[in-house]
Amino acid sequence: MVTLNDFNQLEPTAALTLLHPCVALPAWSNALVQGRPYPNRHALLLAASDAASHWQPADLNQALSAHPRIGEKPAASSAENALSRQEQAAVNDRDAALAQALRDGNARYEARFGRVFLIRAKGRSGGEILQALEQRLSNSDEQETLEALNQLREITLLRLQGVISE
Ligand code: 2AL
Repeated sequence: MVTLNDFNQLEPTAALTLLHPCVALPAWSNALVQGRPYPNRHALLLAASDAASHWQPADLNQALSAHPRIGEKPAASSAENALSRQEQAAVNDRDAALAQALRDGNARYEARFGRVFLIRAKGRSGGEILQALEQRLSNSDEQETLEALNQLREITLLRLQGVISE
């Protein structure tokens, strides 16, 4: 976690490294780094949201590399994995029935849409995530792509707020 003032003054490569775990889309990080300095955190978050508003379906597939499946808390140590573990903190992995239902739902989702099910996990219990998964399985391809992109934006903005403080 660095302050906004630190972020404004970092060397570009260090600023990019800091943003790297927020989302695996270099164009987004580049835009945010080039937009410095930000007068306050609100301006930073607006710029971040604006740079994410143009994301397309191809960006979604590229970004999924940094988002392990729900219910599979990644063991390997990386900044992305540490964030993912925190985000999934409310998914109780001692609940074997929940874990099995998530595995099963993830497999059906991947067979249906051809990519990993993505949801902003922070603030949601495992049961709520499972319910959303079931609902989203009945979306059309177009609806679901838009929904997954919105979830990616939410995760990215939350990660950014965890990386840069006031
Ligand atoms: C994730 C993740 O890693 N963090 C989060 O909020 N959601 N993964 C996922 N497949 O939805």
